[in-house]
Amino acid sequence: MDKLQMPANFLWGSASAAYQIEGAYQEDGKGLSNWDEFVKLPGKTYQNSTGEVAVDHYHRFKEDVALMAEMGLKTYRFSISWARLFPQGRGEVNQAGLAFYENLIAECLAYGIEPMVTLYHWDIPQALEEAYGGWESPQVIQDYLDYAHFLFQHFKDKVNYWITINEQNIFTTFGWMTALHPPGKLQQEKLFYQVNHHVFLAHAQAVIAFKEIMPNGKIGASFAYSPSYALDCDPKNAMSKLDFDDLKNFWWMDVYAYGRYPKSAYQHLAKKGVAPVVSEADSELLVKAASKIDFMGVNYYQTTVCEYNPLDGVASTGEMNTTGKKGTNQISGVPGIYKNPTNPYLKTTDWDWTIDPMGLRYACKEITSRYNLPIIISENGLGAFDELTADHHIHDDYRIDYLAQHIKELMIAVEEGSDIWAYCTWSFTDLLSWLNGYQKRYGFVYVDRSESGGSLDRYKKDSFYWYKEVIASNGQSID
Ligand code: GCO
Repeated sequence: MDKLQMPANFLWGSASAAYQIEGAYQEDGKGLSNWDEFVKLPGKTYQNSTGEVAVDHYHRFKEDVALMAEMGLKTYRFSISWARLFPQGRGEVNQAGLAFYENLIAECLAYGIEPMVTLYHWDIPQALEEAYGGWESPQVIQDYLDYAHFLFQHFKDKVNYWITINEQNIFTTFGWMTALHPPGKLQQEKLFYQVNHHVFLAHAQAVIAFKEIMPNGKIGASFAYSPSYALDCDPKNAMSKLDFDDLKNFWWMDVYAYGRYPKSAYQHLAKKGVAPVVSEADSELLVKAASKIDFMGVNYYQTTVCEYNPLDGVASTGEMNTTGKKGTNQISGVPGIYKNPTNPYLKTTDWDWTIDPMGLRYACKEITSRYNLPIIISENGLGAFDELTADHHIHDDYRIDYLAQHIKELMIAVEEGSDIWAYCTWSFTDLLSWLNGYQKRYGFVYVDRSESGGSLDRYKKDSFYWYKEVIASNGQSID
């Protein structure tokens, strides 16, 4: 049999987010974001870690991009800090902030690395929070559109790949349901769905504007997709899986791809009085944008198990394991619908996330058959404790193993008919984990950084050399 490999021109990549790497949080006229403010509240993050310095990518981007080039990376996915560009969220652009992204993009292009830009990776300008409550107000739609429009115009000859919104399902759930992210609200279900509706409309406006400016450019959203399995063939559990998918997965992906909410989930939420208000104009806009997206962006980390949950059963809480110790995560669920027990067939990471390479293939097959859209894997990776040896090596064979298994499944997905354009590992350098500080590492490049400081020097991990080979052989080195 021929060895598995990726199609020609496959975009082997790696990804990051502005808040998690840049630092320079008040430099060169940058405005503050919701995250800059949120992390000041004691106890919100591991040892009160912040992104004030992060891994100092703002000052070291040339070194970082040179490492990407050495590795042979084909694409680099990064996000733009809205508040660095528009300190007040709107109005005058901050030229110094813009210059940073111009330089970063120029640096990528000089090495032949395709930039992939995320417009929104969770950091909204604090000024907009204060002006009207950020995503809670429909006013945000116009401001987001203006911000996106500016970037499309400015970089239309340089950037071909754009992601409107990163993990809408996660930042809204953590922001308005579990209170773990800003604005730190707990169980505000009605507001949660209304906020999501605003995000969908902002995304849709941006997609439509984009296609007028760059008809041949590629645009989509990145969804944190956790495919689900029914616990067993008990029909009650199978039904809970279906309901889970409608509420937790298709609620987002159907809007991106079809422009409408899944019917039975909408019905269920309407009965509870928490469904978003959808006008006819909204529907038209969402359907129009859905017909124009080019790909489904998938951030894949883990899968979920679904079991019927009695009416007096478990409800999700706002607790989360930020300690790195196993076994302290809560079982989540919605009484009367589903709960999510652990999967006895799968091992877990140091942070209790299931490791399920085949789940990635499952995700691709499901998206291909449900939406028939090309796919960009915009994130996949292993968060772990890495150890720097005395002679500056990092032997992260566990990461190599994790990535190899996932890439292999992805190559099978291609063989089985999925149209996959890119695979971006999370992440290129180590970076700040939103809640878990600097101890949870994902990168190919180790950064000497802890909560208390560090030299910020970069060291290549074993996985760096391994991925270089994978890219050079277009995946064949894995099989
Ligand atoms: C973390 C998370 C993140 C996310 C990413 C989502 O530990 O903070 O894993 O790094 O994966 O930001 O897009």
